Amino acid sequence: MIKGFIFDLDGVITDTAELHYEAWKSLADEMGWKFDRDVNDKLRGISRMDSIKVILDHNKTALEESKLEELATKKNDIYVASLDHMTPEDYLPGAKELLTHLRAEGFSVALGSASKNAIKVLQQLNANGYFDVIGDGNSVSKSKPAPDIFLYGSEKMSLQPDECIVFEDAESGIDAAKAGGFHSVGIGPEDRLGHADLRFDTMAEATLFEVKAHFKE
Ligand code: B16
Ligand code: MG
Repeated sequence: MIKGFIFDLDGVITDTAELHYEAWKSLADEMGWKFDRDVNDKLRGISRMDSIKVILDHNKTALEESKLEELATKKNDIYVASLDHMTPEDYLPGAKELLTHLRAEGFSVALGSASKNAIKVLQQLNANGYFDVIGDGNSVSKSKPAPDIFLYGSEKMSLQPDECIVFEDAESGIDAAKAGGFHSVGIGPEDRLGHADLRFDTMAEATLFEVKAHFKE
C-alpha cells in the first residue's frame, strides 16, 4: 500500500535546471569550455562536484581537486544569486496542485534532492509546508544513482521503500529509486526516463488520480 511520496526538487517541483544551465554556461564561457544543453541534461540529479567533472570530461580536460572546488563554488555563487528572483509563482505547472492534494489526503511527503541549495529553493517557493521530511545534498554523502537520499526520506517517514513513490526527472534518479526498492514516476521524455514504473511528459499530467490508478491505490 502506498503511504508516502518522495519528490526530487529540480525538474519536478520547479525548473531550476535552466538556472543551473545558465550558471554553468557562464563559468564555461569564462573558462573557454564547450558546454551546451545536451551536456546540461547529463547533470540532472548529480552533485555539483560530479557535474564539474562531467563538464571537464566533455572538454577532455583535467584539473586538480582544489581548483575544481574553487570553480564549482564560483558556479554556485552565480546559481544562488539567480535564486533570489524565484517566487511562489515558479512551481512547474501541476506540482503545487499535486502537493496540495497529497496533503489533503494525508500522505507522508519527503523531499529527496541532490541539491545543497534545496532549503533556499523551498523558501523562495514558500513550499516548506508541503513536506514532512527534507532530504537534500547535505543529508547523505552518496549521491544518485545511489539510493541513499530516498532511503533517508523513507526512514524519516517510518515507511518501507515499497510503500513510497519517488518522483524524478533524472535518469540517475530513477536508477536510485529502483536500487532502493521504491516505486518510481519519471517526469520527462521516454529516452531519458523509459525505465520508470510510470512516466509523464510533464508534472501537469501527473495527477493523484492518474498515479493512484497506476499503482492501484
Ligand atoms: P547544488 P535535484 C540536483 O537537484 C540538480 O538536478 C543537479 O543538476 C545539481 O547539480 C544538483 O542538484 C546539485 O545542486 O549545486 O545546488 O548542490 O534534481 O536532485 O533536486
Ligand atoms: Mg531533478
